[in-house]
Amino acid sequence: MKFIIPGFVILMILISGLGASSLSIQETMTGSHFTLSFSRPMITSTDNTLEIEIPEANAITNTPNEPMVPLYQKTLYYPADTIIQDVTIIPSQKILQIDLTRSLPIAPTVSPPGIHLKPTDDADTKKISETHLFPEKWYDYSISRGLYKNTPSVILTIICYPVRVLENTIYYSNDFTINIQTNDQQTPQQQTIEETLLIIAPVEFEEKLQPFVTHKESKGITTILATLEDIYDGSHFPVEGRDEAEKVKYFIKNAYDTWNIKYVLLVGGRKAGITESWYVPVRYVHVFWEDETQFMSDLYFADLYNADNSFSTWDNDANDVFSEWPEVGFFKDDIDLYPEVLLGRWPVRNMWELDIIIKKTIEYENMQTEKKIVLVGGDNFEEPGIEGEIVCDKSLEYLTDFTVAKVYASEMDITPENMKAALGDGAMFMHMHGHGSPVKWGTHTPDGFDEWMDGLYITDVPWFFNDQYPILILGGCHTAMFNVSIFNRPWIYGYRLTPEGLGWMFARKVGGGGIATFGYTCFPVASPGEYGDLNGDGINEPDCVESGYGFIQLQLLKGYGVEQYQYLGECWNYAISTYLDTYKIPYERWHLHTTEGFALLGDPSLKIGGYI
Ligand SMILES: [Ca+2]
Ligand SMILES: [Ca+2]
Ligand SMILES: [Ca+2]
Ligand SMILES: [Ca+2]
Repeated sequence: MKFIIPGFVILMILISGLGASSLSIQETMTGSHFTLSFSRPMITSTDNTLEIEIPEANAITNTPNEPMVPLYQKTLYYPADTIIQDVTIIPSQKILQIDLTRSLPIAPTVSPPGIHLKPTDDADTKKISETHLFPEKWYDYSISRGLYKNTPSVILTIICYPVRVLENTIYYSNDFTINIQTNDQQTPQQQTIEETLLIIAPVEFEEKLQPFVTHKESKGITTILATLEDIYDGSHFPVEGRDEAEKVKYFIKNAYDTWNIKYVLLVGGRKAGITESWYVPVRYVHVFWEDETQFMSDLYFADLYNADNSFSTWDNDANDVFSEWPEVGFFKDDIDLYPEVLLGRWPVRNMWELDIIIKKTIEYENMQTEKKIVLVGGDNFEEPGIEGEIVCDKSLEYLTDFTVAKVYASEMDITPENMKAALGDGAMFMHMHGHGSPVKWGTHTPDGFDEWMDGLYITDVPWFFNDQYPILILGGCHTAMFNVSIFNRPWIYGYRLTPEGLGWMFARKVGGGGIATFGYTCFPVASPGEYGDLNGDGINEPDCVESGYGFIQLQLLKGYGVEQYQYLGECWNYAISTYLDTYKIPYERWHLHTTEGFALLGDPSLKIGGYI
């Protein structure tokens, strides 16, 4: 077995941290053999709470309305030519039990940070743990294929549940035996990527894009511009795919295999008109959650391969419904989700917008941007803590040499004027963490949940005249939705103009605004409150930074500040992949929304801060 990263070393450190007897590893020629040992669960009880503690566990379950029990989670990374043939995980032969004097605390319901969204009432939800063991299995695992540290990799995540619950009894396993059978693949698989950008655009944008191609080449990024007409005609590769979106995805796969591309920029948004049509196709996915039946996912175009090297269709049962999880029933399309390429989109609607974003991007990369971040946040949920400020403050832990300007609800009104004042001439990043709709972002004063602060609405965007263009991280529901129009007004409450989405409008604003926006094409999930170390990194922090939209947004900044990624798409991949390492399994509707809908409206090959 080969680890590309010192996974073995990391595991050894973990072992020493847990004490010599708790975890042991043996490697064999054909794979890996692990033994995990867990202490007897310690039950502590006070007047109001009951807790289960197992020192060797590193995270807890967080399934709404079910008991919260310790779990052990580990992600391992293998070279791209590895095929993981088999994973067996066997709990102890002797399962022991402890009767509890009262019920365990249960995990909270989850909700999205949408403006005017009614809280869901899950009071009638039947608990699994009342009739069946929860968690439903002793273990879970997932094998995926993606990019780890810019290297194509096979990714294995293992979860063991040492404790399971049925009513007021817990059952526990003191040890687990894990066997991983790996085989080096016979057929060669691409194992390197190069600093190559693939641009996909309709033919009418081709001429306008030439100066951008020349600019990218001058910075050492090999740039290939392919028109949709070439793709559909089979000019480069034989045409595959059932519809336009799948044809584009197969083309990206062929480009990845043949040209070793690293970045993909889709250039084209919605065309004018009542009926929805596109300059570059989109893929709607169908994970039902919070009355949202479908939403666009650009991640679809970036996740090219499954772990077994098959094409990642996102439609395993081939019924032409992609990423399907109906309102009632199970997730029908077991999806890989990890990106192979770093992908963003300029959802331009006309030549004018295309011209602006090209000129802004060239200008941005040719100048230096100050190491400054603007933080905007308030109180988003009734749970204790000012979530927007907590998440924004956490940003600074990753950007130690940055200056900061804060627009915090605890200190001032959250208004466009105060945001413009904080931004001044500009900044490298702007992180806003609150609630959203496709055209508006907002939050509350601490404990002031009856009223919305002014926030930011699309009509405020034309009044930003900053010289340096920030990368905007816009935390809230639907903040990067780019299919809205005056005729298409989903998730807009009351009368509001909806010519274009807020995230894109800010990025393509002429003479000010941003350079790129990260946001969501759907409801992501929020995790207010404090229920333990949800992300299992050994540090218990407020849950708003450990899961959900706060966690994924913060990984962008950790990717830049700590992991030292230089290009915007690398940070996007780091954020999505880290989220998936932690929350891909067990599949949950809200985690699928948060990852599939997390969009980069910008150039993924953008050099953060410019080349100078
Ligand atoms: Ca993949
Ligand atoms: Ca709060
Ligand atoms: Ca926590
Ligand atoms: Ca943590």
